[in-house]
Amino acid sequence: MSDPHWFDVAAEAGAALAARRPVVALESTLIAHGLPWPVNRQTAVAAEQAVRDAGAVPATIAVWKGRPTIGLDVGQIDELAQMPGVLKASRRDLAEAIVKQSTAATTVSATMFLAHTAGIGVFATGGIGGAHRDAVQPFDISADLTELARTPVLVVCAGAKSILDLPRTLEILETLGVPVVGFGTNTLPAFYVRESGLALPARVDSAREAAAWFAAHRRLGGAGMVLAQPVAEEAALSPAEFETALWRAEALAVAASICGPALTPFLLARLAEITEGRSLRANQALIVANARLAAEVAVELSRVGK
Ligand code: PSU
Ligand code: MN
Repeated sequence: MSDPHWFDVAAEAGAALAARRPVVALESTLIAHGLPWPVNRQTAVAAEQAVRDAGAVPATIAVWKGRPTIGLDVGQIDELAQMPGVLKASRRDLAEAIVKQSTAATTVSATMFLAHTAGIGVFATGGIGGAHRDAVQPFDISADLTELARTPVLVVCAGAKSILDLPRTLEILETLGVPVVGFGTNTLPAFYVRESGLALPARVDSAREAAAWFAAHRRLGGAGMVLAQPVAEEAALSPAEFETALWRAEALAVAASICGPALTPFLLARLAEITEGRSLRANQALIVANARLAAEVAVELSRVGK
């Protein structure tokens, strides 16, 4: 894991890490599989800009022709955003991408692992994976949850994707010892929807408090932590609109026998059609807002010398 020859770190991110300046990891599955062209490219570029505006260096992570890469350049982001048939790599698929010299987009689990390997402690995404609903895929539980249990990275997100079984997802995270902390909220945000109604045990109201929380969790030997920020009110879907749209998207997934890694991208794409793009606008807004918050927390962490 400490062999530096099996992955590449972009010059800017590498220099920042060496100088202990704040760096924020960003994932690439949302570029290749979560959002359609050209919203995917615009969102990835806007997320990087939000990190910079808040005083940190962004590092978008993917496997590029078999090389795990910490910090894609804008040309690579552009290519990835338009590439057909990109592998969706969770933690278990990284070896395959390396051996086959493939280009792969990394999910939350794979991105967390690569970020940590490169020395990055803060990561922003849209929504983490979790336990899918019984009616759709009873045994499909995202590798994101187990990665959070073992890899010490703070994941800033808009909660877990509202296409999931959220009560079950929260229970699993508790079992795994992963704190889920609300940012300015007492309940779990649900991705496109601001509130799931599920109570969270912990809340912070500033980036500084979030940094202190994560530092304390790390001192106690904890690994990953979730910082969950609700999507902005003006971009959010109402719970009613979302429920109806999800019901239809799930029925389409069952009818088409979609399962495995294809399930989440399928549901997100159908929701975008059914909501006539409103879910896309929500997704874009929440990714950029999470990137900004992650950078603010990374700045605080670098101040306290973590
Ligand atoms: N957030 C988004 N869009 C996405 C994802 C997150 O706004 O597409 C991706 C993440 O990479 C996450 C993955 O790890 O969806 C979860 O997929 P699965 O349910 O197959 O584990
Ligand atoms: Mn899955």
